[in-house]
Amino acid sequence: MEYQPRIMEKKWSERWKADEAHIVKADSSKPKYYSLDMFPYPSGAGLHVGHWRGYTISDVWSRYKKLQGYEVLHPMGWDAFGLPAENAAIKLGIHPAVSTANNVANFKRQLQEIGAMYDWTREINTSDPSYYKWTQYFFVKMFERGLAYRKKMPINWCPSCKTGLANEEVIDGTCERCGTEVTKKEMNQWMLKITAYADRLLYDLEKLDWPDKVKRMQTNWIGRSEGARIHFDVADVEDAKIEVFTTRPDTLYGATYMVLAPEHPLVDRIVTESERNSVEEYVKETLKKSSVARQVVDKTKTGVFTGAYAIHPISGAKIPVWIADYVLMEYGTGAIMAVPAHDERDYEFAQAFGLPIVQVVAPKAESDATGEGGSSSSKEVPELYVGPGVLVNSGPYNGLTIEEGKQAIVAALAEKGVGEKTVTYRMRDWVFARQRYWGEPIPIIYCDSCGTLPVPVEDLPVALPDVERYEPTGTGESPLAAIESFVHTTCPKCGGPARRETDTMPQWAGSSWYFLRYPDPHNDTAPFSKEAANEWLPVDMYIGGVEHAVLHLLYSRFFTKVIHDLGLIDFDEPFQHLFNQGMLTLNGAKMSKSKGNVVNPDDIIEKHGVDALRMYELFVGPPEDDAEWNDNGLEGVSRFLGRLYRVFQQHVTTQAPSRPELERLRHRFIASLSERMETFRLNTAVSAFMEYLNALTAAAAHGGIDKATLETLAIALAPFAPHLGEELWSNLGNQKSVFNAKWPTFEEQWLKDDEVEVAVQVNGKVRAKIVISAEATQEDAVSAAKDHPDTSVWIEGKEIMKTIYVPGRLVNLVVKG
Ligand code: ANZ
Ligand code: ZN
Repeated sequence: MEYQPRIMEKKWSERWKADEAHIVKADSSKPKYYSLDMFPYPSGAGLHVGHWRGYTISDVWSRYKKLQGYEVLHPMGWDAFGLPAENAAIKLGIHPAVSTANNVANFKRQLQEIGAMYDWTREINTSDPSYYKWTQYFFVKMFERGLAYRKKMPINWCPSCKTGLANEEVIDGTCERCGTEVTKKEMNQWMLKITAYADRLLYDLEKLDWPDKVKRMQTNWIGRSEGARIHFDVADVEDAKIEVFTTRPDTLYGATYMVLAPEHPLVDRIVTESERNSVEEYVKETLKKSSVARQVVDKTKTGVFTGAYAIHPISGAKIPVWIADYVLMEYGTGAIMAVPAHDERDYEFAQAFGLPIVQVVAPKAESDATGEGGSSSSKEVPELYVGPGVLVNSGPYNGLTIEEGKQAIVAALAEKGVGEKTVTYRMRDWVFARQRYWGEPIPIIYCDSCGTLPVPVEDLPVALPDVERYEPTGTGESPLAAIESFVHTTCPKCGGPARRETDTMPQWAGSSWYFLRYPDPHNDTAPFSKEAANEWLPVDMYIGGVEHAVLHLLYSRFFTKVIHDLGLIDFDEPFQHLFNQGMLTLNGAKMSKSKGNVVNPDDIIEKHGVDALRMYELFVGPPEDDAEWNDNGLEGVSRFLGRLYRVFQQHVTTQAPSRPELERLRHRFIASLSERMETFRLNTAVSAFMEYLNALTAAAAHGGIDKATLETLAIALAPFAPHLGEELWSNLGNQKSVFNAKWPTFEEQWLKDDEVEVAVQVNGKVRAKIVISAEATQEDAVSAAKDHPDTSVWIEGKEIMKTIYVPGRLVNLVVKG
């Protein structure tokens, strides 16, 4: 009767395979449930127990849903294109396709070990031509709709990786992958117009059951700002208009200078000869800095005067125009009116360069006290004030609130044709190109006579050719540019000689729609059938790390909306419910191969079995919180499973008749377990088993365990420890898998505290019967006994020498006198 998990687990995983237990029947009449893991990038390092936390949570949940009667789609695949495979290829000379295939095989072996119910017939690999054909197809569709376009623009450039980087790959001004300082480089880039979807991406967040934190991060990333554009003429320069974006048009009277981004196209035209040298020098310095570095709030402000003056659109005053790197070219209009009294950065700048500071908003109380002028006149330099209040020093607008001031001033500007209300977004269009090898070729052809053309859909995929050298060229071109046979093609329109685009798609391309492919993974005439997609999606539960809060989740939402607009699906949000699991740490540090602190699941499994590891991955802490790996905790869970197995085996042959005590325990266990599942408190779900087993062991000592209890144990355990669940279920004499059973239900009546009738004796003679809770303490029982009118007459005025309580049966009061 020893618990020998490895033998048992091997047996059941082979049985599942033979029975095709995890193959999803799409035509089943059951309700559908789509339970999805964020698919992994198959790195060379393999999976460690930290990765397994998310996969375990998601598999336990999927199996639970299956027991609740759903047809559950729980697929797995590989996000297989990307830089690491390519960097390894450069270093070790192994073709990325070969190393990726090896890594996939290892990942798959590990994921099969975990006992997960993945339907491997639906496996997806984004680097497989039969898949990326459709990634290219979506690019063509976006091109046709004007959503993919080419633009010459400065990109983040990593001089070490010799590649362009998306903004999100630049961390604190350095390359996310190698840590080198990122510079800028002008290049023609393919872009996706995600900004056209900004408002939908923002407002549709409301429809989703996602963690607030993730919604907030997306909201900030989109960065919608309502404000105004205001036009300023430049004194003595014909036709030069500086257009600014401001969220505070109410502060117009406090604009004491202007700032242009150093790379603003107007700079060259308005700069005066005496200032030209210093301006050019400053522009050159700025171009070396990343936009992230420029946005650091508390850095020392730098900038130079252009010699030019703008004309204030209302007062007509001349205000100096500066350039400074705290104004970014890619936000708003790349120019600001600076209001130092009410903007922190402008305040610091004005103080550093001795520019005037004029207060135009005062807190309500202050403006009441001083009549109309605010307090600025009484102080040398007004303090920075960013709070609410009313307008002061603003001519006819004095006394208006900020909101009223905004409305009135924008209306006046609009009347004169020098301003209008507008909305600006922080989010930029998506740079959808890399100058690297291991990615989807962008399906575009350039013809000298016909221009830029998409590859006809029937010619897709544009296959990634074999190359001998993966190194980036260093000129900024992709290694594909060196392959004549790839570059030279014929124009799909005129048949003349033409060239192929040689850039590839970025890391995020394939993962932006893979969830749509699983319902119909072998379709070779379309990315998926509309019916299959509509049947399964949106994904009911999407589980993965919070590190994907913005990019992957935003890009997937964008793709889904575009695909919806193409008429290919009926829904326009991919993931209804999102859950982010916490990280597993070891001695406080995130597990990672580079830190050398990973716990290898292969070793654990050999010793304790998969089921113990699964249960421990849940037991380690609330699933959304980071948790510390602890070998003792794992051993505890492993011992618990052994004990459960022995108790079960001991009683399975001699099944006792049912009795109320066992019924009560069982219904209470089901109720508390179900509640913990529904609220996703999976760690406490594991403790529910532990509590139950303790109570059960005590009860079994006097009267054994009944069949219903044993069945409940087997079924309830199955999502958590599927192999053991199957074993127990079959030991009960069942032929079919435990996953054909139904998740147990409970009856309300058993949750109430039971009441029992207790006889009350006085000196050994029964005098009364009382009804009390079965859970009543001796104290409660005795006091109820004494209070009963039929007892009280016998004990009045006498001394109680002794009280005896036989729980649930009898109170005996021994009295004297
Ligand atoms: C005048 C003003 C007065 C401003 C005031 C703020 C406070 P959000 O909310 O992030 O959209 N700004 C505009 N374009 C900029 C750029 N390209 N680089 C750096 N700063 C820029 O911020 C909008 C505000 O940020 C704008 O409103 C502008 O400063 C500044 F009491 O204009 B404000
Ligand atoms: Zn042509």
